[in-house]
Amino acid sequence: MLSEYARTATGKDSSFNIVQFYAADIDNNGKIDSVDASRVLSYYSFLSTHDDDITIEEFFNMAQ
Ligand SMILES: [Ca+2]
Repeated sequence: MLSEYARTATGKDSSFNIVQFYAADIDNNGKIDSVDASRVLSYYSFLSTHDDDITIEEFFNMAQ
C-alpha cells in the first residue's frame, strides 16, 4: 500500500487493479495513502491480540 502511495504521489501509474484499489482504500476517500496503511496495521494489531473474528469494516465501525 505504501509502495502504491509512493507511485501515485509521484505521478506514476497505479499498480493496483480495481479490486485491489477498493480493498486498499480503507477510508473510502478515493486515494491509497498512509492513512489506509495505518488502518490496516491497526486492524492487524487488533486481530493479533484478540480472539474476535470481525471484518475490517466492523473494526472501524466499533471505533466510531
Ligand atoms: Ca484511502
